[in-house]
Amino acid sequence: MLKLLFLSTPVGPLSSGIGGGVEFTLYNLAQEMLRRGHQVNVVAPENSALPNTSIIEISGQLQISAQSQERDILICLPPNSVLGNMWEYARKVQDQYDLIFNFAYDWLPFYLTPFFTACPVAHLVSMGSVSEAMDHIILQTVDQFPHLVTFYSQTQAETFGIKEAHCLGSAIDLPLYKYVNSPDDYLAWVGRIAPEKALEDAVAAAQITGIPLKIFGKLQDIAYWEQIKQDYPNAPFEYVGFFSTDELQQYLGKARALLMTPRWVEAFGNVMIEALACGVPVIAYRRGGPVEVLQDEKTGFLVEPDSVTGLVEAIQKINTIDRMACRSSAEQDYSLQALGDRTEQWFHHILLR
Ligand code: HBI
Repeated sequence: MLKLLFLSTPVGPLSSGIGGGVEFTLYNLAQEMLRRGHQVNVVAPENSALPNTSIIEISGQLQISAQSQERDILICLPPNSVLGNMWEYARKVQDQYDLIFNFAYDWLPFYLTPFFTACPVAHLVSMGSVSEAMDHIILQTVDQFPHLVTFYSQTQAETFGIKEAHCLGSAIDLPLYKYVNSPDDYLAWVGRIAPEKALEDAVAAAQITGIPLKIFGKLQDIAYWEQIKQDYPNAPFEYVGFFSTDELQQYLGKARALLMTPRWVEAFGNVMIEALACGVPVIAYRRGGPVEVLQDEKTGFLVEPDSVTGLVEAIQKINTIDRMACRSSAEQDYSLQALGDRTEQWFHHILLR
């Protein structure tokens, strides 16, 4: 039995959706480790909440999101930084734990790795390369402590120039997702509504095909959303909302396909395995995590990045995909059990050194 301390992202409270995929991963991993009999405490910004998870809430100013800054940004911390306060707390309690697991994509936790002597600090890198300063500290940590850093996917690790990276992959709690064999007539798009997710391409594809697009997720960048509505006044799309997993999968399962249009290198793309688990084929740009998850023409289509035409062509042949093949690919590779095994192995590898 391990005593684990998870340190969350400092960009927003857990369950706010601002932390995107990493909120999802932290929750799933905490549940899986608890199920296996380990003790898990989570350190996160105040107003964080997760079902049956004990959270130590830390006050302080939230951190600006790393992907919204320029590549040459300097590392900056606001006054009374919640990130700094979270790591001050971790420093104080480090001797009560076997391992500290960092989920933040920020300079400080990586820099502090050698400062923690009572227990090791392991890191999940939750995004691809977004700035020189983060690249530098991540590469330095990988160089000095290769066993303490893991990524979602090889494709993501390659954005840092790392060839053979340790990857954790991702997972979903499969029983939560109901298989749907006959869909309604709409396409789905799921994610934080922000420029790096290129929602406008999915809206453009809906306009061309005339198939309605239902949009789910955190409406993070309001100006960006308003711009899309201005640019596509007649396209058939609607923002449905930001839902819990159970509600989301009810909508998602009835979609003919999920469109994944990342402008950036999506480190993994959890929404993709959620769709597959419901039997929904995924049409994604051939970029980032989807390249390693999708089986082209079997569980969906990988199309030329940033090509709306590519999306449209894939949509028009979506009926050639067997929805049951989508479900079974999720069952084979993306169960919580599989992720739990990989994570436990990694933790033991770290602790046996
Ligand atoms: N930005 N500074 C910062 N720190 C994070 O932990 C962070 C982020 N941006 C996005 C993010 N985490 C998560 O949404 C990732 O899963 C993408």
